[in-house]
Amino acid sequence: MPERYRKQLVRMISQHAHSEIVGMLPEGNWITRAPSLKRKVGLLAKVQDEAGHGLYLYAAAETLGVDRQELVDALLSGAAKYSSIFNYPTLSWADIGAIGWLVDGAAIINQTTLAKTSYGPYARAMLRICGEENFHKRQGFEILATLSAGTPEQHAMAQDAVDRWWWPTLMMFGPPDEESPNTAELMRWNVKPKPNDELRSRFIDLAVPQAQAMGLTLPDPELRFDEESGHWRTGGIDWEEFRRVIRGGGPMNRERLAARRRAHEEGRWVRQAAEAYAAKRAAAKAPR
Ligand code: FAQ
Repeated sequence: MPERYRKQLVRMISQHAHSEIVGMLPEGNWITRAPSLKRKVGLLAKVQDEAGHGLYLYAAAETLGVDRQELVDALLSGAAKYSSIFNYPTLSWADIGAIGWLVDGAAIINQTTLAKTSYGPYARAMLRICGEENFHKRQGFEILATLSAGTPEQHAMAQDAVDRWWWPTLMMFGPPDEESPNTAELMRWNVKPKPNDELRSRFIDLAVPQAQAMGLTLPDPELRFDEESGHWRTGGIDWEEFRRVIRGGGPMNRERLAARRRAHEEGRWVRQAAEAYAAKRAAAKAPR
């Protein structure tokens, strides 16, 4: 395996794993405030799924000869990236619908292509993750559609969530192709089967009719259907905002890292107990 191929995979898979784990925080924030028992159970299961995704992905990264502790340390020190989208706050219950519909929807578009990536352990992790995220997306759509068809206040709450999450979701696909330093190399090795702009456009084409079906408006006065190409065209994305967020200057970057560091510290005794239990079992199995 060429060293660059290995390095690129470790970078991408570990950033993806960190995104799943940090991605638990904005939604976890609403578990105790979900509006009904049914919604609480659904959200709890979704957040647990994200933890599972993080674990499969750390395990896939470990097949490339890196140590999980090294990856976790890079996240906690702020050296590693994770998806820009998780640096925005969840201000209302409708945000949980918007995350499921938009953020999981975008993740599925990206990850169904990654299920065909050239590195087997990553591709196989993607198959299972996409199956689960499809369910998350439907759950989010159903939450938003219910609010949109509810009282005027509920409809306004759903619209406000979509207004805030739309543009950051489009940024999830990464910078425009001409400003994406990694795409050419990743595509040559079929690590990344499709470039950023093509996936972003595919997502927009799917999201526009879904927003219309829910009676919600996308916050873009320049959004129009281009007959010639057969695709929806948006107004300009604020790439300055994207760069600010990935440099650490988004609305929630500091809180997210602080919450991860706290959780890591508070979980120390669990890791120690698991290690002690594993050592005890290994000793019991060892020939006397
Ligand atoms: N945020 O040259 P490119 C999820 C960085 S999972 C932060 O275009 P590449 C599930 C990029 O790393 C979401 N940084 O990079 C869920 C690079 O920096 P570096 C995560 C970003 O790798 C749902 C630099 O910019 N998914 O949401 C972002 O060719 C709900 C230049 O960019 C994955 O990680 C960004 N948005 O393409 C969980 C999928 N975009 O490392 C909970 C796997 C770019 O050189 C709740 N990854 N950057 O310093 C990928 O498909 C690719 O890595 C891209 C970026 C498309 C993200």
